[in-house]
Amino acid sequence: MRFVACVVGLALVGCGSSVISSSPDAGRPVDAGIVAVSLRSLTYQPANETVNQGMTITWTNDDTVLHTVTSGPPGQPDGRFDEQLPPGASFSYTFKSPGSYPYFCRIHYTMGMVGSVTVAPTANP
Ligand SMILES: [Cu+2]
Repeated sequence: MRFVACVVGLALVGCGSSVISSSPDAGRPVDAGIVAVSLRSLTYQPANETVNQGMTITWTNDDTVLHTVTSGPPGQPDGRFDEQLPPGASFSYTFKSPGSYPYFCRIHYTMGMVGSVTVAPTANP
């Protein structure tokens, strides 16, 4: 029984060794998260966001004008996502692969309404 308990412990936090992370969320799956980005005053807030692989970002238009959340370098849609958000609307996208994902508002990118998401690989897939 002692051996079985040890194996179970290994799967969760390691067998007998100390847990490296000091986060109170240690043990929570890193991909179980939703990050909120607000569209406000012709900007994305925050404009640059880093998430872990598998996490979802939800953009919400808190402005009084139409915006879009369009993937790609400013002015160059890459087809990954392209969503029109009227005031009050939301759009969610789950980032399944590590990498750097620029995005922009089709209407206001020339005024600097651009953002980016950096997706970090999960440590223990
Ligand atoms: Cu816009």
